[in-house]
Amino acid sequence: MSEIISKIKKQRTFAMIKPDGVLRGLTGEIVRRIEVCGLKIVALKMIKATREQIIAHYPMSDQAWIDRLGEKGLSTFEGLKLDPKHFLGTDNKSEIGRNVAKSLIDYMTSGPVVPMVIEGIQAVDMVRKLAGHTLPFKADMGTIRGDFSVDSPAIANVENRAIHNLFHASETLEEAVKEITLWFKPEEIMEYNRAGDDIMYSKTY
Ligand code: IDP
Ligand code: MG
Repeated sequence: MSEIISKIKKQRTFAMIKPDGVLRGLTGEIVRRIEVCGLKIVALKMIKATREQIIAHYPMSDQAWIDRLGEKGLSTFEGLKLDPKHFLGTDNKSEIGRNVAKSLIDYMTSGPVVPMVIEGIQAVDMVRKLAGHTLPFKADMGTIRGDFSVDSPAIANVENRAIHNLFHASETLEEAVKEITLWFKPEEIMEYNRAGDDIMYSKTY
């Protein structure tokens, strides 16, 4: 029983401040938001990612993920009543998705990034919630993407670049496990107690 509880309390997720977040001086603000809600950062570093690392990080060989990238952009064109064929030369979601994937590699290798591992109850969902919607114009205010970015695929895709949305967060536990293994060696992940743990999780204090 206590083992199960401990596992739930120590769920880990992966997140990364993207180059625009670092270049805009938002590293501290993003880290602050993660820490103040009670989540624990157990690994963190600043690096320049290689193209190989980014290709391994995103599920680039998963056709469903590529199609989803294309769809996210296409729905924005529909919303604006714009013909994607006119602006992008195609309305094929796979083709658009492949182009977005290429731009994403350029974006993520364009400057320093800050990968991190975050631990806590429902960490995966909590950090997705802190991040906000992928598309900044749909991200709620109060989220990292909503408060500090403005962008839309209708513009980004025409300009042949990825959407600049500051922050990456794993979508599922499986994605988190894969990404943590990719970016951190086990010995780089720290084990420590936070000062607030007793107040947040014990019956008496
Ligand atoms: P997520 O980052 O919210 O998990 P994904 O669909 O996994 O969203 O997309 C990965 C990243 O690719 C996004 O964070 C964003 O930077 C970029 N991206 C997603 N859709 C588009 C698009 O339609 N045009 C340009 N870039 C996009
Ligand atoms: Mg994703």
